Amino acid sequence: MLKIKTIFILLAMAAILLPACDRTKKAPKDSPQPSVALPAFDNDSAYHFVKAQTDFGPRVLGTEAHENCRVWLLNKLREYCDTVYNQSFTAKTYDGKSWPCANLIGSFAPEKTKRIVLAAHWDARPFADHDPNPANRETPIDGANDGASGVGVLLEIARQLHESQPNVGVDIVFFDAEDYGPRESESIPGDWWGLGAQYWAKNPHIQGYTASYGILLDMVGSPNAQFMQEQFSLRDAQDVVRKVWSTAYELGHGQYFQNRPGGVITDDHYYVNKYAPFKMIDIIHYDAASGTGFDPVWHTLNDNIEHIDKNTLGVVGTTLLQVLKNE
Ligand code: AHN
Ligand code: ZN
Repeated sequence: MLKIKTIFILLAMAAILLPACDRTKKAPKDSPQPSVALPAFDNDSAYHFVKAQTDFGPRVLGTEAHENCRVWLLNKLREYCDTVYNQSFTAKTYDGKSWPCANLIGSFAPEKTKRIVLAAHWDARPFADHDPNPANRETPIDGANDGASGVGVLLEIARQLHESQPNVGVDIVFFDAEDYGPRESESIPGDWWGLGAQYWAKNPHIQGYTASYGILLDMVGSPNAQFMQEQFSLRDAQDVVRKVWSTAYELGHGQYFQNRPGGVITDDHYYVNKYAPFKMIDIIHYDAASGTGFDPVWHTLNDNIEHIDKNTLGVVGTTLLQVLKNE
């Protein structure tokens, strides 16, 4: 008798609880939803995504490592995003050569009209022209910080958004052919940096594509990195700079995101701002004391996984997730 009673109580509870669970799961995608708490950014996972890229070797245009990494990135985006694009193009570089290249785009909630772009470059520099040892200066670099760090943070963000989406649409864009600019000693005039960004800004993956704003990540993995406010970003999208830096400050990351102007950097965002109908800022490590304006390993063979700090990846990733959540 007692058993039957217990079973009856359990069935009654299930009858009450099950439809409730079902309802939350089946809510139509575009019905108004309360903002959901986003899960924490996983620093270890982001670090693993950086290492996975450097494990391919330098992702230099025209190499097997470049092609293998492209396929891997595309599959990661397919795992986490709603829609994925492989935008193939040919990059003509300053040395007269042509290379098969690809910008990779992963979209969340493509039906939403309010959109934010998060970007980084996935190619690696073909020569370590700033290496302290002249014998190394023609050797390709791992680009753990210069390239892979931003992509690693964005893959972890994609993994998190797959679990819990913000109220805005998000497009993650991995630019190719950012870092095949001429050696500094060559001083060849022309727009030889950011070739993938130039192509995408002039030929978006969707005709007429636009966004509210964009955030570029470049060199976001050094220990105790300092992100000053890059000056093209201030010129073109001061409101976005303010939003990101104040969000970081509120999260306790003011030591990383410093509230003062940094360098003037011709990075991918410069070309997006020149050719696309919306503005993008650049979160980029600035070091006035290093001589190059960047971190000491910049364009050297020391830009490898040993000089990546997962805490910095976490500071940047957590800040970006919070910016998305606030929208
Ligand atoms: C120039 O040095 C002209 N632009 C820096 C863009 C860059 C290179 N970002 C990473 N590597
Ligand atoms: Zn570079």
